[in-house]
Amino acid sequence: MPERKQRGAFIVIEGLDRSGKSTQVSLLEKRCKDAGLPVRLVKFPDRTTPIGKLIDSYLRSDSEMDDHAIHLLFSANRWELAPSIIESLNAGTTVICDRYAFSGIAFSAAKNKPTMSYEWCRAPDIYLPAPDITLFLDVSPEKARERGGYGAERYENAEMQERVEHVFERIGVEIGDGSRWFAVDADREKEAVAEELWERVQPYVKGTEKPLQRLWE
Ligand code: NYM
Ligand code: MG
Repeated sequence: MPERKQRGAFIVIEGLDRSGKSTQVSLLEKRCKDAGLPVRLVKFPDRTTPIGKLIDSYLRSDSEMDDHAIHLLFSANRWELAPSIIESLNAGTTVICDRYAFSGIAFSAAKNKPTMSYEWCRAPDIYLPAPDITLFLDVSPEKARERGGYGAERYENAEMQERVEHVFERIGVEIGDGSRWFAVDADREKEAVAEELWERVQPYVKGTEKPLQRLWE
């Protein structure tokens, strides 16, 4: 029998700001570690690289940038990390990713610029490694408000978040809600959300034999 070749799974967590995403990502990482599974956390934007520093400055409104240019930098930030993500997956490590290309489309397309259509926003990420599963933390505007409101970064206001949510909905439909994309009710207590995420990733966390796909195959 040929040797079985397992790679790590690529798991993406998406959500609006105040969806509890960061909390859930670390809870999921901890669960994997406690289960003895090799795991690596990646976060986009990765603000530590030279490109990431430009993005960080833009998000904090310390600098201005053309909307197209910043969109491409967010994508470039993913491309610069893609080889090391692939390397980790091939080494059998599960990669948990806090935001990915879907945030890139959602936040940029939500700007409603005539020159930044959904298709335009999607294009620079074509052929990036595709997640095996994406879990979308679905938080209601009421709950987000209850959680202490938004922070001071760019995009962190109710009106923008609502538009972003609509684009996320479209992405979910295109990827195939219920197969590779799951919307998870994030209005619940964090323990309940964590439990559902853990259940959802069960078919993946021990590795997969499926070849890694590319966006948007
Ligand atoms: N964001 C994130 C984008 O606009 N495009 C992208 O490609 C990515 C990955 O950055 N409000 C936005 C969404 C968030 C902000 O993310 C920073 P976080 O997870 O709040 O640090
Ligand atoms: Mg944020």
